[in-house]
Amino acid sequence: MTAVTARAHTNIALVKYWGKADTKLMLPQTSSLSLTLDQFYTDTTVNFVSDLTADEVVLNGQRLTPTASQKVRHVLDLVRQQSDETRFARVSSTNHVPTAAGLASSASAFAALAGAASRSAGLNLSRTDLSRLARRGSGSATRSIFGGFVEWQAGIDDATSLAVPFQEQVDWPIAMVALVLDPRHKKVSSTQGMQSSVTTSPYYPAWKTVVADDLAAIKPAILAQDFTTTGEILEANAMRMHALTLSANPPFSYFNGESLAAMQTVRDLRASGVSCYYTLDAGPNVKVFCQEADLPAVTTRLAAQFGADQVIVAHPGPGIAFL
Ligand code: 2P0
Repeated sequence: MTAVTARAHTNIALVKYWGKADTKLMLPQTSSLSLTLDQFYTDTTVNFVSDLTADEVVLNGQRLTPTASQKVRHVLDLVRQQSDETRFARVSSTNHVPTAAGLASSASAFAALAGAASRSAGLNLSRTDLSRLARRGSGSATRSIFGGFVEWQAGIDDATSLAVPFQEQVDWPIAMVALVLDPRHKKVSSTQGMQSSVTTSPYYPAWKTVVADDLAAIKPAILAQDFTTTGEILEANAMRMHALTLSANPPFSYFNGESLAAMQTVRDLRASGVSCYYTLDAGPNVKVFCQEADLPAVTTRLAAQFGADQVIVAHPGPGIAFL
């Protein structure tokens, strides 16, 4: 048993996960579907050693407090339960993002952790089982085990809630342009935000119907490389997810003023003949889905309005790898 390093990329949900059915097992209320991105990834090294009296977690060179490392230690506990390993682990993780924070995601972090920790403990898990383990750290990490388009099937228990590659090799000239509007930590965590939406938004039952319909519609659109239909579905799905925050009690929102301005810019681009669509996660940053041929028009417009340093072009990315 030795040090193992794994690399996992982050993903952007096209049909979003927004709500847990079981907070302990991290079972979602609905399935979801994402695209793994090439530009943002996490490298994590795990080594179980005899000289520690507690797990030691270092993120981007900074030692985490026990509170900050709680989810990481939870995943390490699960690995110890599944393996013969009883020792504590030294964990070192580095997020690779082109600009300071803002897009560093728990998705890549917990996918890389699941891979490195399980292998370091002598387990040789299938990618399906890795997705189940990653899920216990963070829901969206479930999907980052695979590359390309990935579905997280909600399932009904720990055994059945897992990621399935929908299309790993993406032979479609599309891009996702990330517009970084605020790199600070979000005020309402995803966990808190989705729990509030599930328990207080009167629209939550409708959301479950929306997701089922959107999944059924986006899959054939992706397979047919139907850009317009795919874009229309992902944009509407994102706005309906955010409607769950606005309709919660108390209401909250992840948008800031620039998010609203960027959404209008995307609509203006569309009106001028440049086909592109926006999506937002639990933060103000906007991601713009476009075709490769339209990248110059999209990036030029966004850079002129928000600054060239704020615009990062990403493409479909790979699944987990061991370095
Ligand atoms: C998603 N998000 O499908 C959705 C859309 C953000 C908006 O999953 O509580 O870090 O750890 O399961 O996965 C971000 O939340 O939340 C997320 P937990 P996670 O990508």
